[in-house]
Amino acid sequence: MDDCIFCKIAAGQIPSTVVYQDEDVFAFRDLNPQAPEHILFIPRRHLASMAELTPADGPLLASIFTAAKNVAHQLGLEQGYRFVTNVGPHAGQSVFHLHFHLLGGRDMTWPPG
Ligand code: IU
Repeated sequence: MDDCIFCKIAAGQIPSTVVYQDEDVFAFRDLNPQAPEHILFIPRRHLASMAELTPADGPLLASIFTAAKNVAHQLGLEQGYRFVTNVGPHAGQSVFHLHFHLLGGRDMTWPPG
């Protein structure tokens, strides 16, 4: 999508600190980290949020979750981490390209605010 900042980041048109990438998945460090480790996992294909997912996206989701699990292991987040996506304004979604936050390196509270 032409005016999507995360599409541009995944395409390398806007620089980012890349943590992982493959054919379908791109992961980079959040510019405004909310934890010692804060990485965003996105599909290269533009989807506005998880509200647009269909059953055909199952393999894509498996790739995203597997990548996140492997990165969490590489970062030594053995004590735990959170993997979360915000959908829509009530959840505080601010970028409308599907993304999952991997947060770790500190204790977290539940429920989130
Ligand atoms: P949200 O779930 O839509 O609220 O999260 C968007 C995240 O994208 C947020 O944590 C921002 O700090 C982050 N981000 C970024 O890392 N780089 C950018 O260029 C932009 C947002 I715009």
